[in-house]
Amino acid sequence: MSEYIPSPRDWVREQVELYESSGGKEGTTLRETGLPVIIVTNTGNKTGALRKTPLMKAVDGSNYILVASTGGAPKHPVWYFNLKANPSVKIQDGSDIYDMNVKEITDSDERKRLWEIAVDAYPPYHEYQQKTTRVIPIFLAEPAS
Ligand code: F42
Repeated sequence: MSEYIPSPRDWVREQVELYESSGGKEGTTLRETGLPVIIVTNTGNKTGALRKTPLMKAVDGSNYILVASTGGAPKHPVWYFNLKANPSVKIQDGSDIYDMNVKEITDSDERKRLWEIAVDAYPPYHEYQQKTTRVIPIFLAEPAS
């Protein structure tokens, strides 16, 4: 079992702690928005350590849509590179935990379809895309068979 290294960002680390320690009953929304959050456990592409990344919950059937927005920052988040290097993740959604595999969606029609679902789930993604010149990456997480 790899070592877990918590996020250096206080609010992110605290959300993960509350989410996990309550068994997915508390800390499950983004602050006051009331919109649901999932926790994606991924593997550091350099350290091999476990990283736990809260993301907004957006679903397509039994799959999850992961949006590497970081608030419209100019650079991709580190977890983007972790998922590219190791697509095997765990996703906690409330009290449920799933083993999943992710793939980046590059096909433009499929990306557009998933982007619209994601923006419906969390409208600020639209503004984040306006803020940055990078095309915000999208992953689809599917249950590991
Ligand atoms: N971020 C999003 O991009 N999309 C969302 O929908 C989203 C929702 C959300 C909801 C709640 C919440 O609390 C946070 C939310 N965030 C969302 C923020 C998200 O959880 C991440 O904090 C954010 O995307 C930044 O991700 P990051 O992977 O860039 O995190 C940084 C701060 C970080 O943890 N950096 C680590 C560090 O120590 O600086 C590195 C972690 C790492 O993986 N290191 C690699 C390794 O091998 O271990 C090597 C890194 C390298 O050098 O290449």
